Amino acid sequence: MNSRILEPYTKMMNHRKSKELFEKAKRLIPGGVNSPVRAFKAVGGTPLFIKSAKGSRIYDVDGNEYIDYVLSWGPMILGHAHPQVTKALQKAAEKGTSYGAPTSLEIELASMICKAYPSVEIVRMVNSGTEATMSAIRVARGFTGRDKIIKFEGCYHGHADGLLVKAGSGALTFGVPDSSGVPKDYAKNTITLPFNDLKMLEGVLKKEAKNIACIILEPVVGNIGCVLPKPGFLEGVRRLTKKYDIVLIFDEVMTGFRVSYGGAQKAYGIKPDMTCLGKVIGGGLPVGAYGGKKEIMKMIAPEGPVYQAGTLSGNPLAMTAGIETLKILSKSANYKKLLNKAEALEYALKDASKRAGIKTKFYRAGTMFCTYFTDSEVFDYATAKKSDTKKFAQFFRKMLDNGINLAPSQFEAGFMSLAHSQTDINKTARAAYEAFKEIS
Ligand code: KE4
Repeated sequence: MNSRILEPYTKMMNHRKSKELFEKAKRLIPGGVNSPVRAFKAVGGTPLFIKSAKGSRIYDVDGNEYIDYVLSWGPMILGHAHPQVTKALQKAAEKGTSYGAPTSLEIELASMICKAYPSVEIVRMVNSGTEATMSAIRVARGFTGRDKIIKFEGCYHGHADGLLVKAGSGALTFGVPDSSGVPKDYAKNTITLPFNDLKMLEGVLKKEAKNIACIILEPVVGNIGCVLPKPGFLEGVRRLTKKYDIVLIFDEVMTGFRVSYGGAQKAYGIKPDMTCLGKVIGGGLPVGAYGGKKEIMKMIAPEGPVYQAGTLSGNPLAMTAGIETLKILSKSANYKKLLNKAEALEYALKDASKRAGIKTKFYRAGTMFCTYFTDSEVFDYATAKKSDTKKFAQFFRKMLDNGINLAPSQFEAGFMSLAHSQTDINKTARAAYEAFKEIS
């Protein structure tokens, strides 16, 4: 550990303005937020209202500064307000913000995606990860003529009805809604299985394969923290989907450009039939994309019978931010630098936890990571749930008071950016040591 660690923030932070704004927001917006996880329900306290962000730092309305590892839940991989992205966006905005007609920008981003993901021969832009996965599943159903889908417990693929489904009582019983408002009829077409359990999947497919349109999964599960595929799991899913002519959809909305520039599919050497992307490819603007084999993608209107559309799909601003982000990220020297930062943080956090004498499990896949407060391995939803969420909430709070902004839930991933410095990492390590010490 570097002995000249800069003092972390020691002053107790004042969140008065955030508190005032939160009370106002709750009168106008459900729960005061436009996405539930932002409400800090899992960690307590008032959510931060953000005023601005730059590089690795984010600033709240009370003037507090934080080193940011949420990075808008993944998109800000270059760091916030990267000058090259900002400048390109300003110029693009002067030409108009949306035309509802094709532009060359869509071709440029599509070709960057297809170059980075050889399994993607054709790609459709949409406006969110939810739209991407929802559309990919519809296409898989249109392509196979089958209705049922398989997903894995803990994998989050956005909030489309058929994906807000949890496992029924037994593996074979079809899903039950995981949110009110989802009709039972939607849920019954979704089978939810434990992640990393190839045997269970094999058993279900023996009985159900002829009814299954697709299997959709996060190849590294970022929505229960950071859960890695066991050796052979992804290969097994690929083998079984080929055997039964089931469409394999990799939801790389989070892992795309994060686990590696070519996503988890490059890192693990698996070629899915379809891929969903989002987050990084929009450089912080609303975006999603789904793509895959030509023979599948030609099912989509206006070419084929599967309908999908979007007013702002391929929007010039989102395309511009995505193109500029990938231009910088695609430089191998930059990607190497980014990975080195993530490795340095892994070493620092593991070392801090060991020196503080607290048992944690740290997992990382490329530039996404998670610290669990447990001393047993985490390899699926059930084992992730064994983590001590009270300890996590204490850790989160202490880190926030020391100027480190982590995801406000044990079951979310953290992210590294190109803008994070060694000083940031040293400060984070120092704050983590203090926080671990306090809760050990
Ligand atoms: P959006 O509809 O939020 O753009 O994407 C949905 C989605 C799809 N697939 C994966 C693997 C995802 O992680 C997501 C969204 N991720 C969450 C973070 N866990 C977004 C944060 C939020 O919901 O506010």
